[in-house]
Amino acid sequence: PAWLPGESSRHLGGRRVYIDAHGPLVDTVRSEFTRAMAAHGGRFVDVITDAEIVVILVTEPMAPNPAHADVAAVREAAAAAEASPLTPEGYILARRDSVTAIVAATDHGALYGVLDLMRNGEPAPGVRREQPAHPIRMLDHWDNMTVHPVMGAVERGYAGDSIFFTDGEVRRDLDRVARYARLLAAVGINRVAINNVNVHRTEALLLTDKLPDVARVADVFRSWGIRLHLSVNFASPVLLGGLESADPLLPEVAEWWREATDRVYDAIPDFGGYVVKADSEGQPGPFSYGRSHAEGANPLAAALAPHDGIVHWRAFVYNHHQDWRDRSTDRAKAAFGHFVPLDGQFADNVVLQVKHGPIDFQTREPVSPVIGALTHTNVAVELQVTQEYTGQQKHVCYLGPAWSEILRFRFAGETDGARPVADLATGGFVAVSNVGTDHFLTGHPLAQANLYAFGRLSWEPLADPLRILDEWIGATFPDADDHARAVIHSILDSSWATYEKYTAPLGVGFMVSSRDHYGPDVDGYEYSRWGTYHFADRDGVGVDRTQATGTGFAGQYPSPWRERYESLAECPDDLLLFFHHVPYDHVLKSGSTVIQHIYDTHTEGVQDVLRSQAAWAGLSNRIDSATHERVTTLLVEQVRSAGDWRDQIQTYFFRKSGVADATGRPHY
Ligand code: GCW
Repeated sequence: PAWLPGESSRHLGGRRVYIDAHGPLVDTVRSEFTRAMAAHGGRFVDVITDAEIVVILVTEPMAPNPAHADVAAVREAAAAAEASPLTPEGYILARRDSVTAIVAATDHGALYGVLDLMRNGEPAPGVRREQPAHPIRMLDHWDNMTVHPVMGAVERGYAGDSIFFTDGEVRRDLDRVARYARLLAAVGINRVAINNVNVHRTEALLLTDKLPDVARVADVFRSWGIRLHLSVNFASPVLLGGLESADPLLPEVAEWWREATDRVYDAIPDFGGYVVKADSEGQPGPFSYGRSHAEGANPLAAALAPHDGIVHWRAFVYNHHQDWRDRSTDRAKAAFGHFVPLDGQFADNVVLQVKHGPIDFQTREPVSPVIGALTHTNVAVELQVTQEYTGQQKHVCYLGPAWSEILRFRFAGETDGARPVADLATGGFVAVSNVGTDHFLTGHPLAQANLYAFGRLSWEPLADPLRILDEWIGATFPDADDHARAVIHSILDSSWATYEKYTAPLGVGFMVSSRDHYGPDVDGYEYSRWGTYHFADRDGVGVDRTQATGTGFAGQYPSPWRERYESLAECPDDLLLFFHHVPYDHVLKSGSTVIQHIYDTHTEGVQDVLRSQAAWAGLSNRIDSATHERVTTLLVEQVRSAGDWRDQIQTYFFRKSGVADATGRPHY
């Protein structure tokens, strides 16, 4: 049940409820109440003055309903809605005396208001307005229909099999999807792409032959206000349509997309649109035909436009056949080079989906300069809830603080009026889901916090991630006492910083096993074709991305970041090795040398995990035993793995540099 345990329906179920609202999502609201009432003895009432919970829609022009005026909470909420109109998904919660009023302009807003009540319990007296910062809040699943020989059922999935597919088909039983949809709606997610962006042969068929089954999934999501999207293969006209070419400028190709898209809408009238990974890591794309990515995206957009559909076009395009000896090619620079020259050429219903960093969901990266540079293109920031590079849901790693730093980053520096990334995401927020068939939904029970935080941050991007964490703890562990809540908070709040301490240092990234991206292998990617290097030698480590002597990547930022990143003296410590190649005795702003920092943080990181393990052990009688046991087992693995990271990194750098540890710790 994650953050909607049985307990959460208590606030709804024991009350007298008056609903004056209509629409499909109000039906969902009614069934939530009905279910809760069966357990807790409440009932619907016909007269507003008899009610303890009132759900009403106020629309423009407001129909004066004299009865509403008799109830203070309703009167105040309606007045607030009149003073400043509600956006379609927004709602107002007001509480006066013993009455809670939920006022919205649409059934979607009403649903969100009721779910807010479930997550947070009764609101404090007064009036609170909630509305999402952006209309698009989306999760991408990297789910395959069959078990891929290398990637498994879910690419980079760490929570079991796909909840949507099994044995090459859409699952018959979609019960788990329904429960998932309910959880997502409760944190404001309103769009889900159900299949992997790497679209293999079987999955390509979702667009055509498998449509009736896709429609069943869409039906489930629809009752929670969530629109379904599909990842599509750019070569579909060839793969599925039997055309000779998928050249986007050929009229027959555009026509194929139009017809295929019309058929999708016949089956799924509120279909959300397409997600496309093109010309990336072996996927087909417009480059094969000498076309730009705008030329590639626009015919798909034209097919979707009459139906209010969107193309999410991914900016994750780079040369994955690099030669490590070539120091001028820089994967970090690729997306900017491909997409910034096309600014303004994408159709209005194209959203360019940009990974938050220039490389690939590393524990620490600078914010992708592409996000700041596109001013005439809809941009969505893509985050990764699935913990590919952050412990794979075996390690505790609460990513709220990491995402929050990204969303608060200002390309123009800290000057007045500089807009944060949160405001530049004109195309909203997208993240890769971390959910599967696992009993706890996310493998690690504490990884649920990341899914929760993504939803809440996509609704309110500048919210405090630690407040969100407390919200999640309160909703998920309603029976936990203050001590238990404080312990869970302490284990999660700095877990990202801890993870960073024992893995790749100072923003250099990777150093993971190239087989599965889990666990340390300092040179695992060093001489490979993927363009992710740390360049450690006997004298120093790091990637020179300066304009003066390096790849020039720092020059993709506007001032003041361009100068800050360029300058060895000004570059923030935590990104030092992302931007500079420095000798081991380089002195950091912290006062430590690079080599001593590496030794110290790796020892500290493991100590942090041991402290979390001890703290968790103390909760054995305060948390349900299944959750407690699962986390206990995973913490054993986290301690082991963190120790492995520490030993391998310390040993590697001791051997490379020959510099002894100033604290006298032995290295081998
Ligand atoms: O991080 C990398 C992953 C790939 C993934 C790719 C992408 C779906 O290792 O598994 O492919 O990114 O984002 O497209």
